[in-house]
Amino acid sequence: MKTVIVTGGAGFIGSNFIFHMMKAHPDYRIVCIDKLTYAGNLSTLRSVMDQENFRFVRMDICDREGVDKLFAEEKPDIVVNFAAESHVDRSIENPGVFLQTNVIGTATLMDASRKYGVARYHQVSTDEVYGDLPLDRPDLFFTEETPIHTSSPYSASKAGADLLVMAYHRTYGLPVTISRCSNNYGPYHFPEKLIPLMIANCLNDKPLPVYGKGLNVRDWLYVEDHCKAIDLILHRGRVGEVYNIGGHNEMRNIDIVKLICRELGKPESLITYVADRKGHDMRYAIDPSKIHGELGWLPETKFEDGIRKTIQWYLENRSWWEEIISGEYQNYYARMYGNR
Ligand code: NAD
Ligand code: TDX
Repeated sequence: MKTVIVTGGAGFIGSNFIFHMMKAHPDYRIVCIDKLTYAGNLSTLRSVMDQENFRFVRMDICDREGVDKLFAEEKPDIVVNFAAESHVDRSIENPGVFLQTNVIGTATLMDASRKYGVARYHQVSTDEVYGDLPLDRPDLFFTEETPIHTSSPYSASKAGADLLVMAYHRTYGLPVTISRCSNNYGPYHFPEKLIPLMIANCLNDKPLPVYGKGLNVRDWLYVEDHCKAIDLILHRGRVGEVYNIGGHNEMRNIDIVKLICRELGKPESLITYVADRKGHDMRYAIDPSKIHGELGWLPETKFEDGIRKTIQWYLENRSWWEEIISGEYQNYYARMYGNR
């Protein structure tokens, strides 16, 4: 039996990854570490909480003593680090906590991984470390060789972590892998991010705040496809390597918002153009040929199916997101969108 520590498992992608792993590898023990920040939600993990091969530990990945003790106890074979501050707009408001969790937290986990000899440390990174691409060069894509060139405090903190991961590999021989994925969507996505925010606002007949002209392009991937890619990298990926993950599914923000309106039968007059995000990246686009060629990975869910499944999930799980938007989220929303 292998023991896998999954950090940030009460968040969007981490929870979907736990569900995937428990189904795909029922013989593994999964230990989830999560600080339960505003973005972490224990109710998300309800379906696995009582399973024998699952353990939840509320802990900050920057808590050196706590992390060390847990690694001594669990002796993990694999560590997968999803824990992060993940929202670009919040990083523009308050960069400090991004440096703390995303950089210092990563170092803390890697120190424990070295000390207790984990067989694999996997860092969940992002395509945002490559910066952005111009709209008028649709022939350009991010490859693993694209230089790191960040725009926001969020992406700079993720890039800092990636550099540290590669340094631990070269200096200490830590067996690492890094994945850099494009924008995910799917169930349990926190409603401050574009797709779930637009679904929630549509359902409440509230204005749909589109930044700038809505022409920025993102490369959307269904969350399950991301989780499957990480599983493959853990088992068959080469140590010391970076793998880009994305499905050639580029869309303009405005087209996504209009599609959500159509699917929910709401008028486009809800769309409100608001002040642009500072330093807003224009276009992300992943070249996934390395992970396809080496590991045979391909996305399985087409966007038109994935977005319908996602909308259906938000319709069927209203209490999950309504609980979130009824609390502290109101203050956040007023701060972010009040004078925009
Ligand atoms: P999320 O914000 O939904 O979840 C983050 C989780 O980490 C939360 O449960 C939170 O409580 C936990 N956390 C935060 N700080 C912590 C700390 N100090 N100690 C322990 N736990 C802490 O994020 P997400 O969208 O699921 O993203 C997960 C990872 O994937 C992140 O590393 C992010 O950079 C990366 N990523 C996300 C996307 C995307 O589209 N969402 C795309 C590419 C990469
Ligand atoms: O209200 C909004 N209006 C709007 O026009 C919000 C929240 C976003 N947007 C735009 C900004 C972006 O161009 O939509 C696009 C997507 O925004 P986000 O959902 O905030 O995602 P993004 O900034 O692209 O970053 C995401 O993908 C990469 C994740 O949040 C990161 O964690 C991941 O690394």
